[in-house]
Amino acid sequence: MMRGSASRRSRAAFVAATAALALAATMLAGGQAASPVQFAGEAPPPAAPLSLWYRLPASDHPLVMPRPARRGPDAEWVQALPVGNGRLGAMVFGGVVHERLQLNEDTLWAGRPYDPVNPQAKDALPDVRRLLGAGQYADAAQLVSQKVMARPLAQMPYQTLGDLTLTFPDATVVEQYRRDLDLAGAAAHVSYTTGGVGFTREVFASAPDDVIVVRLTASRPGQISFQARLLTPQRATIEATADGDLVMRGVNGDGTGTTADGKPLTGALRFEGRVRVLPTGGTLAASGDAVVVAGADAVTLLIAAATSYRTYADVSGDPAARVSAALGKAARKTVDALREAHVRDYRRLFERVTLDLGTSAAAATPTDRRIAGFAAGGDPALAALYFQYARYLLISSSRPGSQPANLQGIWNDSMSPPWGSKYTININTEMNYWPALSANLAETMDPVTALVQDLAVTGARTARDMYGARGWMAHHNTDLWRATAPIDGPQWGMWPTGGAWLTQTLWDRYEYTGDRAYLRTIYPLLKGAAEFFVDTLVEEPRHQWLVTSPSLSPENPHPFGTSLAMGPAMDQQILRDLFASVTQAARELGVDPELQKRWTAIRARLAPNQVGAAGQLQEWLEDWDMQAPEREHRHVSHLYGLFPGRDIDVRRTPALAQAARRSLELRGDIATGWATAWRINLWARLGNGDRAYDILRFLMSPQRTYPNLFDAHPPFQIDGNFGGASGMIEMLLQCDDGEIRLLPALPAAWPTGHVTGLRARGGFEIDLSWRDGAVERVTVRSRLGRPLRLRRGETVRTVERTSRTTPITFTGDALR
Ligand code: FUC
Repeated sequence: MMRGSASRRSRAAFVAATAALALAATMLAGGQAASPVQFAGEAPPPAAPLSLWYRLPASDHPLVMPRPARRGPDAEWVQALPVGNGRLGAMVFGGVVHERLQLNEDTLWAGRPYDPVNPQAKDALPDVRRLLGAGQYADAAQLVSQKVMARPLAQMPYQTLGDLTLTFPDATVVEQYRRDLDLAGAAAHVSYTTGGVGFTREVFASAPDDVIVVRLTASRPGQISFQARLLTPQRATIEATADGDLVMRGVNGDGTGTTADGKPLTGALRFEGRVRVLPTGGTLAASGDAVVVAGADAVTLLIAAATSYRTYADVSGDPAARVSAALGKAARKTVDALREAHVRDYRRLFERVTLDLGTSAAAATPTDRRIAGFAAGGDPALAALYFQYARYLLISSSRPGSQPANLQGIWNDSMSPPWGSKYTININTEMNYWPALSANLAETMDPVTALVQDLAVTGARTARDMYGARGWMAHHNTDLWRATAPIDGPQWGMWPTGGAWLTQTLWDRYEYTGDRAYLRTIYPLLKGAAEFFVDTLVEEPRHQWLVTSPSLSPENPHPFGTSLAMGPAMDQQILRDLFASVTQAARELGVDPELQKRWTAIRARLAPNQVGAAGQLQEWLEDWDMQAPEREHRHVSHLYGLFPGRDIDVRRTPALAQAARRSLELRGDIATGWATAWRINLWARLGNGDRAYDILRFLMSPQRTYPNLFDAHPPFQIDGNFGGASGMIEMLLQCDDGEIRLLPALPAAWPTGHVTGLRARGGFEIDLSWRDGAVERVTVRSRLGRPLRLRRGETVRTVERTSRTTPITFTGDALR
């Protein structure tokens, strides 16, 4: 039962077992009453400049379990600081007496493998198409509702694993308190002094060692005492083992509803979470479901977790084996060795890009205060911090072998989070990866490739059983089980183009990296996506254009009582990109010559972009925009063609760009977090840096950014963080039509700055510095040796033969 050790199972430095148990008893009994802590003295900013930091904990009271039901994380959670290794995540609250780490494992979702295709859908779809063709939109929506939507109508939510709580002895006066998140070192820290002793805590999530590490130290020996517990809203047993591990074993939550054939979607995943407590000096004791440490000099806690998820169709994995392997290996290393491996692994990714937009005195104030003051101006370094935070979040939530970043990345404290914390693929999942390529983190996209590979299987079933079509498809959402049938209701779900959009995210990766092995991997995915539309596009009666039907312009109702329509502009834009990219892929691989012709012919018959009477880019086939009930709708789907799509460009298609601009003006700047971020990218694409920056000011205000810099939809949704970072890049550098555009939308607020390591299509890596709004110097490294075309305003410089080894440098004079 008792153990005290430096090297866990060997040296037994037994201090009085009774004393430890007495402490345990006090903590268990008295730990429920929060003692008010008084904070004194102002801690200085952390030494690492790329840090989020605060002078108060996110919370410091006992955790109540189960937590009350609510829509989205509470006010404390959005002050806590996230760490993650791609698959394991923790939110660190930094309490002095009550430390809390809210934990996640990225395959812990509700439910079990299922296929939600409605067996009535296939027979009903011809009637739906007929009704849409006849303009009977509301009738079409009703029929879709009755016979086409998925069974069950909702997908399965992502869920919390639970919490690790550490309860320390009561403190009255706490001096020099500070907590921070160091983005360059990927670690959260807490430090303070109480009773004359300095305490520190460090938390990091290691990808190489597959554990979360918590390290506690004190300025004097024998000062660290606490009780550790695991708590969870999941169906789980929790125990403290004889040798001092905390273990939680359970089964995931049930999915809501039943399958089409009436089977309940009960939870079928088993999971285990385990904490190994490794004190140096002092004692360690198990007491009920708690582990108690008394009088230690320093303590390392290792957290591991896993579920039995193997694939979307196979839940036969062994969570205990994975957990025990990870803990066994990590426990043999020193904390210094664990940290070193973590930092080396993380920096390899993070350090590829630096961004300096200038600094000011504001940089020395706590992050929550900076957010409150950002809109007033004068804190360019906060924008750079926001940008690097997005890179940190992407590295921490999406790694080769992990699940893709979901609506909350991997951080979720709920059993039923907003929108299930799933993958919404009519914008949100794609937006998560907008900065991945340009911000030099291509490998964070591996999980998206894997997701699309899964969807190409489950979505082939949906294509066949629901549409009688070849290829594969996905509607507007998916989950851990790779469900692809339409959910939620016709207004949201009856949209066939989600899978096609995802394939363009993969194609982008090929354009950036030129990796032919990768092209071979994704070609079947693009081909299957195209095949589905070859089989399902219909002729629009007036012009005989080829269009999708049934479909909708994501989530936006048109004037006729529903959102259902034929051929919304966004679909046609996505399909133009898809048919272009799949044809080019086939050409480069030297395969499928007949299909290349077929795809090119179909592409030419897709409904074109149209300009409406108000000068706007039409959202639908008909000029309905000005009559639509939600004219300021958050989605700007028809502007996909401007960004991230390729249809519209200020130079190549100036008239359409002008129409897109008009649409954007009609929509207005104020929108939900992700929709605000999209607007930044769009204005940057239109070359209007000041407008883009103005919207960035709103995105980074307390209305759209929480104290921990998480994006507020509201509630928390991580896409805005990634979309915002992408928007900043689009202001500084764009690549399109074979050219790299330098400072295409530089706002007046960033007259002077410096960025290194951004990537552009064609395998280029760029360092760029500018002064007083003019390019000072640009250095381009060419990974593929392709011709380079650089543009700054009307000045163009080309290099026909680039060297893969010698970078090319231009000074500002050459680009004036
Ligand atoms: C789409 C958006 C919502 C939200 C949800 C997760 O449905 O329209 O605003 O972001 O995804």
